[in-house]
Amino acid sequence: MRIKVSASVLCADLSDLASEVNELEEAGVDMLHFDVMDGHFVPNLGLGPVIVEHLRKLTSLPFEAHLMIEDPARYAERFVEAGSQIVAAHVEAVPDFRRLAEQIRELGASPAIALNPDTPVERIEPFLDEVSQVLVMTVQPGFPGQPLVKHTITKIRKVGDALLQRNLQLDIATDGNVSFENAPVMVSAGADVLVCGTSSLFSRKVSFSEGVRLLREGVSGVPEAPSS
Ligand code: S6P
Ligand code: MG
Repeated sequence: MRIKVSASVLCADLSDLASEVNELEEAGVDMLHFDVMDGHFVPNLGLGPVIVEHLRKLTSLPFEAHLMIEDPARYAERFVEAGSQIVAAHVEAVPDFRRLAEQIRELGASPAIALNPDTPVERIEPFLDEVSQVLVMTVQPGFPGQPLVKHTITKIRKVGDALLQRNLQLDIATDGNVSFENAPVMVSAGADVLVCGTSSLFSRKVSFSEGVRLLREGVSGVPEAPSS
């Protein structure tokens, strides 16, 4: 199985985004991840559709908008119009996710359902057949640079089990403290997509291409989880 490496744009050098995106693409990342925050759902502010729109002109990499906002139904369209192929929203913000998933599909994008470290997997189970990806937060949403919430590794497994039971082939993405050490643990628990920020790709200790190489090398010997 080939793991997808998704680069968290919030962790890039925003004063030099064009060359960062170029370099990330050359390094072989699979996707760009945009952290959207409204200061309500999380105590921080993040990226808006205007950045998505500008970066869309620079690359054909798939874009994922991660909406950490209270009213994703109101803003999903803006992010799809700006060029996002995947729109992830939180089950904590949208208890009945069905309608939102349908809206995102009608806009021509793929819906993803995100859940916070303390939200039980049972909350997303009714919607698994409506989405194309589950985004498991492995830190509290809102800020890069946090330590892993350890029990989320068990949660990745639980999501995998829930998908297996339903015979669904969705991607499981993990977001938060995806370090070179944690990535193999996450993949062995069932992660298919690694959202990479300051702990790996953007550590500034290695180049982007070395970072991608280290991530792929680290997970290469890891046995596939049964759900993938
Ligand atoms: C967190 C956000 C994430 C971070 C990313 C940072 O609210 O959703 O996408 O930007 O996790 O990575 P790291 O390695 O600094 O934790
Ligand atoms: Mg994110």
